[in-house]
Amino acid sequence: TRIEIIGAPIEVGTSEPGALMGPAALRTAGLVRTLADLGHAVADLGDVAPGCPAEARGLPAVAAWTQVISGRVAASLAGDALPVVIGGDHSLSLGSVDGALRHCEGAGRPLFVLWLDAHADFNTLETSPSGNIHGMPLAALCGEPGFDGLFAAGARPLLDPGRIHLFGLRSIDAGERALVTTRRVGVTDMRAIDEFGVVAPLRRALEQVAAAGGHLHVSLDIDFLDPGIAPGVGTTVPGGATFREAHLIMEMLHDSGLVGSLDVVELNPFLDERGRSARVLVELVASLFGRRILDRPTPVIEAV
Ligand code: DIR
Ligand code: MN
Ligand code: MN
Ligand code: MN
Repeated sequence: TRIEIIGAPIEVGTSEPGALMGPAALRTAGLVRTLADLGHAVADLGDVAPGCPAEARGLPAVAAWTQVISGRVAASLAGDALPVVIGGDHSLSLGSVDGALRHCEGAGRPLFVLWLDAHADFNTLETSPSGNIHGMPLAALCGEPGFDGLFAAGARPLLDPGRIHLFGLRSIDAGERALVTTRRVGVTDMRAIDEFGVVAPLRRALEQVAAAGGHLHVSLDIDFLDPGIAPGVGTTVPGGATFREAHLIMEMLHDSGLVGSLDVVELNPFLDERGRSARVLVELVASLFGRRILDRPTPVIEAV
């Protein structure tokens, strides 16, 4: 696979400073070299710069980032590369998913989104208790009111809430909870993972994508992971995915062959412990891109 790394040092979507250092930390942890060592052609396209001053705040700043990231991702997909957008806070997915939607619309393929996150990120400007845009990208992408100004002028393809799968959910605000229900967003919450593990729910989600001939966009928010293994994020929530669970998800995603684009978001190196969280993320991305323990398929153990 030809992989294009796109840095998005954005933190206007959060109230906790530090996420703008995320792309640099992921590069320092060896992201590019690790993927190249797996045999991929990797091009690091550097960091995108929005057409606004770095200290600009609020929706106009988010709009500038959204449109430049969307353009980069769409261009990457048009060139048959697999874009990996490294952040930066989760508002960068406004751009990456919009770019993937535009590409998929042109290609006549449905876009599916796997959202690995402790949160639903389905708040609107009205339901959000914090006002932070990083808690709103999915609502905006699905066309909830108030967000049109973020995207390029003119008609835009909307994300179908039924093609979103929230995986690892364990913190949701009252207003977004109602919206996730009425819009019929797919959810595997931590309760379901406790009961069934990650394999059965993920397998079912992947079968849905494969059956539709879809493009799968994966958005990995580091707070999906348990804070014990990944403390470097502004909004830790206890009870997250273990290293083994996350690793297995990445291996299953690789084996599916369905992943067409990826975000790695919310790493805050200022809150990290000596690069631990950045290194865990690089390990997980390596597994998603084919690192395996043996050079042969994992043996299938027949049930007795
Ligand atoms: C919360 C936190 N639901 C909000 N969201 C986060 O501010 O809307 N998303 N941290 O990743
Ligand atoms: Mn394509
Ligand atoms: Mn998030
Ligand atoms: Mn989150």
